[in-house]
Amino acid sequence: MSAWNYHITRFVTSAPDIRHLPPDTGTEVAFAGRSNAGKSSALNTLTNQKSLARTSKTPGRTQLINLFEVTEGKRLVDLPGYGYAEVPEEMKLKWQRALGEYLEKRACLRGLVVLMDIRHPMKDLDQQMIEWAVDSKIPVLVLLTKADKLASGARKSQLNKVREAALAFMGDVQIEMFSSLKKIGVDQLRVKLDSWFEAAE
Ligand SMILES: Nc1nc2c(ncn2[C@@H]2O[C@H](COP(=O)(O)OP(=O)(O)O)[C@@H](O)[C@H]2O)c(=O)[nH]1
Ligand SMILES: [Mg+2]
Repeated sequence: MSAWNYHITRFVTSAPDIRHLPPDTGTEVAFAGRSNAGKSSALNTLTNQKSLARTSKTPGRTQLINLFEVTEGKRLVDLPGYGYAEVPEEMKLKWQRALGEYLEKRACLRGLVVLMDIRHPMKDLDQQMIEWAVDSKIPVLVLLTKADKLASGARKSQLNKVREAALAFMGDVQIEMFSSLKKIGVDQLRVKLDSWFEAAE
């Protein structure tokens, strides 16, 4: 049983930078990942809401910090996607600044979910995100998304490979498979979020 009902999560606000966020109190868990990694889909799957976080086939559309409230003082944060090549440099810098600022300055951040396509995991920016979190003593859950795109053997071996590679971070970094399409890994995600929210009580 889940400690919190993620299905009643509601949208709070979108902010271009941290100055526009609600007060830095309570607990936040942030979702980060390259554009198109499946971040919005994962949030929608977790909350069982079709379009809570806007999903898009166009990469790079989520340029804002989007906040959702699970219950009073417990929020999920959809961070701007990173690493999308086809975006003007100036815009990329703007999002990266918003992302970096959030991660560095948001005191109520208690956990980071990093989503990566299971077929292309641990790109440079993914590794940077994890390194940053480990340095800041923020626990990390890596979700290897779109697991349905691989056969079960390939899926399992990819999971093991990433788990082995992740030992190098020497931190609290857990790796799980995930699929919004096939509902793989949703329980693991919920359990992890519960533990982070609970620890902060
Ligand atoms: N096959 C498959 N496709 C997915 C899955 N999750 C997301 N997608 C697709 O990947 C694309 C990007 O998803 P989205 O959630 O918008 O990614 P975001 O940019 O990280 O928020 C969309 O076309 C989704 O339909 C999944 O679990 N399985
Ligand atoms: Mg998105």
